[in-house]
Amino acid sequence: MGLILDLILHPSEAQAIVQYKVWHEPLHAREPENECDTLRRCYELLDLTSRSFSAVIQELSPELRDAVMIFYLVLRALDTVEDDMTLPIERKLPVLRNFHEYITQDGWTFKENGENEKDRQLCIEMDTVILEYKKLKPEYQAVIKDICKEMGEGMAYYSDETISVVTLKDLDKYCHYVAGLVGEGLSRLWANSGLENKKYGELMELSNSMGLFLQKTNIIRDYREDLDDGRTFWPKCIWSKYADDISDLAKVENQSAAINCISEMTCNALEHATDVLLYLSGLRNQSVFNFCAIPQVMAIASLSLVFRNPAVFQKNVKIRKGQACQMINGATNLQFVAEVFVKHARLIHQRNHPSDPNFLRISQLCGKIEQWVIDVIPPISATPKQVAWARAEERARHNGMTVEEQKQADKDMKIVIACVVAFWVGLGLLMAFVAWLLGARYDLAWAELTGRDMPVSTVVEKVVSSQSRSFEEL
Ligand code: D9A
Repeated sequence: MGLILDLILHPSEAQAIVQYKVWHEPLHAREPENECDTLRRCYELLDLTSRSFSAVIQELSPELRDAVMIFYLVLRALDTVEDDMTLPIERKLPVLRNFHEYITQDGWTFKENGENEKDRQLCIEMDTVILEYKKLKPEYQAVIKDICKEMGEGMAYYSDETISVVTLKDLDKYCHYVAGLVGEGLSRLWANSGLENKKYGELMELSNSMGLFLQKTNIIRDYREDLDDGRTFWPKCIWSKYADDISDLAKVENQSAAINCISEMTCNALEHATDVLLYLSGLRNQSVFNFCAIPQVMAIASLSLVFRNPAVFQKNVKIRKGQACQMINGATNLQFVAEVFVKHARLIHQRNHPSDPNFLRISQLCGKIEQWVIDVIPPISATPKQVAWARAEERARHNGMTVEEQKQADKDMKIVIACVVAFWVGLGLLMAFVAWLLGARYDLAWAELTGRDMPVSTVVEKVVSSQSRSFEEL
């Protein structure tokens, strides 16, 4: 029902959904019939954990697809152990700390999660995941193992009830463990695959930002859900300026302070935006680009949605499905991604308010995004000819043709359209001519249409003359 209302209010998004559902062709499609049972099972488990992101992973180049899929499943399993509040801490800690060893042990599974844990089944079938992990190239296995080791350590540290996120440093450290490390691991996979510049294996600061931008946006958006689960990742040094207790932000009487608190959280996340754009601007493989860009455009859209939005304190606010499809369809080139970032920076800027203590900082950060795009993206003031060529190139790539073939196809299509139009116009004129031969009075019709009445005298003259003629004829 909500979807239908959304589509009435935003009709262009309906088109995006149809385009995605009907016309979307995967860049690289899997061939499940050529896969062994265990690999197919891993992709089924992937579908169970995250439908939308699963589709994005499956379109990666075959060189990277399985490695990223296994990486995702392993991380998800680790996360499920960390999240499970029914596990006693003395059991949880050793599992987190030794996880990188378990993923190399044949037949290892974990069945101790609470019944209601979302990805419990994945942990039960870890033996299947391990089987496929061991088939990956050794350099991919090494990356996955390294990241699991560091992340398990970090998660164990933060599982301690007495440790909470107080300073901005704490926030960055926590986000580094659960998300920044994922970015670093993926960058090392890109470098090892040979599909991207080897330098990506060393760009740890930028890779970290890729994770931090996503995670910090999630942390703002998930305020309510996390609070209901009895935890929070909003750092105390921020929320304590606006309320005595983190849960007080949700009280109606604190609304204006609470909204300013979101602003400060948004500032903290927005600081990573230009790093994200810089990271994306260096990618050269189309499938890697799409995979990295899609979550980031979703994140900036979510950030502009949560900015100064009091609904955050009551429920999980989510971007519309149509908006998500629009972004998945378009996140295939830096130009589009930059436009989405600028668009949302402007939306944030519009809702910025002078009474907000972070007013100037927000303004600055939005300006920084805008300036980055002006400096780095080839100017939009291309000549019409260049624009036409770029469009032909884009479509050619999409249709699997060369640009020359695409241009010829475009020309043929134009000729067909011109012929059809000429036929109907010609037929219309012919019919009008025949009608005129048969006595149609276009002069009278024209006068009536233009509302310019013929002078009375001419009308009378005509009537009289025709009558007189008939008299004469009589
Ligand atoms: C990612 Cl292998 C994530 N996380 C995401 C998803 O994107 C990143 C977890 C495991 C992997 C990758 C991601 C994608 C592309 C490039 C990246 C990257 O770095 C270079 O990670 C930084 O959120 C989880 C962390 C943020 C904790 C890392 C995107 C995703 N989206 C969800 C939607 C949602 O709201 O969570 O999972 C989905 O589509 O279901």
